[in-house]
Amino acid sequence: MSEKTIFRRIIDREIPADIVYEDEHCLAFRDIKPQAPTHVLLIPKKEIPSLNDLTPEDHALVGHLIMVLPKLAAQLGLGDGYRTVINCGPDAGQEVYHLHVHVLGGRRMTWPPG
Ligand code: DGP
Repeated sequence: MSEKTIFRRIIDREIPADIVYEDEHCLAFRDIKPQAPTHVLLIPKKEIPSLNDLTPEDHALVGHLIMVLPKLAAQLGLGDGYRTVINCGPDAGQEVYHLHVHVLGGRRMTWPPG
């Protein structure tokens, strides 16, 4: 079997993380290299390396992740708004091949992103 990703190890509680939300299907924890005053990663518990690996059976799971985002943002106090980012592949700078949504807030974001 291939090695666990760092995020699988966080799900399995093998390495510590500052977990801010959890339910049956997903987990959210603070990013170790925050790019904003609030920077949280929302991940499915199912191992899906990237957006490109989604299959039709993931339809409900993806919907669930999106539905969790506003609840999570409210819990994090991001009433003035927040940015969500899903990096996919090397050109986007994806480092961890376990699907994750970055939730960034607590400062004014610029556009276009770098
Ligand atoms: P990406 O570049 O989209 O694959 O983002 C991966 C993010 O994961 C990056 O912002 C840093 C974060 N990260 C990497 N390793 C760890 C870790 O061990 N713990 C936590 N909390 N975050 C991590």
